[in-house]
Amino acid sequence: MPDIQKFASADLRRRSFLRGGALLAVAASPLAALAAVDTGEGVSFADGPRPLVEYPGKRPLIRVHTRPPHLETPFAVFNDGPITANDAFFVRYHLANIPLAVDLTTFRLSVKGKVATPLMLSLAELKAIAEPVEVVAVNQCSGNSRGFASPRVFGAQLANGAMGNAHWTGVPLRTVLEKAGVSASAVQVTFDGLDSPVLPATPDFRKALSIEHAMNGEPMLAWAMNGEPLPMLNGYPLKLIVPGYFGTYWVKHLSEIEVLEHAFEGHDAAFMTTAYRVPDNDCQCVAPGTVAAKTRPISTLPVRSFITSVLDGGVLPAGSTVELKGIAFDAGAGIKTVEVSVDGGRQWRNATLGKDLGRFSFREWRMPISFAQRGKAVLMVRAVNQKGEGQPATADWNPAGYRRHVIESTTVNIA
Ligand SMILES: Nc1nc2c(c(=O)[nH]1)N[C@H]1C(S)=C(S)[C@@H](COP(=O)(O)O)O[C@H]1N2
Ligand SMILES: [Mo]
Repeated sequence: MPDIQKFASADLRRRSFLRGGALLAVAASPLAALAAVDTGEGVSFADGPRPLVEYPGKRPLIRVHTRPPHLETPFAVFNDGPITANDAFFVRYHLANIPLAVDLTTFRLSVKGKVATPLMLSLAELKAIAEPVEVVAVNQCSGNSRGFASPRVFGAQLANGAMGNAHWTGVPLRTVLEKAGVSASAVQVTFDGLDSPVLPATPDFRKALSIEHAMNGEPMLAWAMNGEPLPMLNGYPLKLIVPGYFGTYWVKHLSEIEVLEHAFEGHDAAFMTTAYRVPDNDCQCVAPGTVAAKTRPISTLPVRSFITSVLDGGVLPAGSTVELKGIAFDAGAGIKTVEVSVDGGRQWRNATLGKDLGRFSFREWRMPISFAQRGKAVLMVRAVNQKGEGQPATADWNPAGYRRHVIESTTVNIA
């Protein structure tokens, strides 16, 4: 599609003069030197243009902020196929002391707390614990698409690129916990990575899962992403994969697992007890501009679907058939149907689903469309999962701008 092509060539132009400086060099250099190119995605948040920046192991990605690195995937990437390339995968950190290298000769995963046998495992020992398992699963940030919240909310103004789908290889968390021998009174399991806060007043980034979830066989300790070691910025050498759950639980540079006989609380529990919480009701939403009386930790991914083959403001030809293409996903029930409207939501037609890569994966869809007349057209896509869950026609709102999953509209020009 013309717009995608325009974007791709802008991307290549950037590549030719953004030489892959080291992470430290990028962080220390005046960013203005690299910046000031709008990504041309048709997203103009009030924060201003969103330049592309290049980090080690990554192609140019959209700069959200730099300390710590927070990078968004240019949306055109999602049209390349259902698997997101490692060098295009988004990057999110909360704390500025991040590991720039990890030495596998000294790296250990500690499993401690209320266990019969505390473990200190090298990566090689972890890999030898059991036959590796594989899953294709979507990692999506809770705040993905937050920049579209109306009224606006605080937090990183993200478009739709804080998500990605990869093939993960590792061992089940359950196997590792069984090896350590979990207390019969265990309540929660916490996860910590090698990154840390700069100031003691800042809470560490730690997450917790219930013992039932930790032991249900789905969460995985992964060392490979799309058949390669994890990229440094995505959590090398080990990352917790929680299929169907938002990215906030997918702890990177995982180095410590602790079994608790009580609910996780205190200063370093802030990313469970204060942040990453949603209104405690069915829609996980409140009236725009209000606060929730009660909240709970965010959990599973709602159903979402996107058109990837043309971006908002793009151009499609009149009088000939073009194939519209996109992706849909949910928390693991699996996508049942994808419907597309080319008239702003009046009529809907079923799209053809692509290959099933597993219930936690992006599912591709395709649909041929043609327009007799020139002018503006509003394309829309909506998905329903195997449980019958769909997407709302108008966006739910919550104060943190989490979990956006409204039916998306893409306005194109037929020319
Ligand atoms: N160690 C560590 N793990 C972390 C985070 C973090 O700040 N530190 N952020 C989490 C959040 S909120 C998200 S959305 C995902 C992003 O994963 P990615 O950077 O590999 O794309 O990492 C999660 N894991
Ligand atoms: Mo996130």
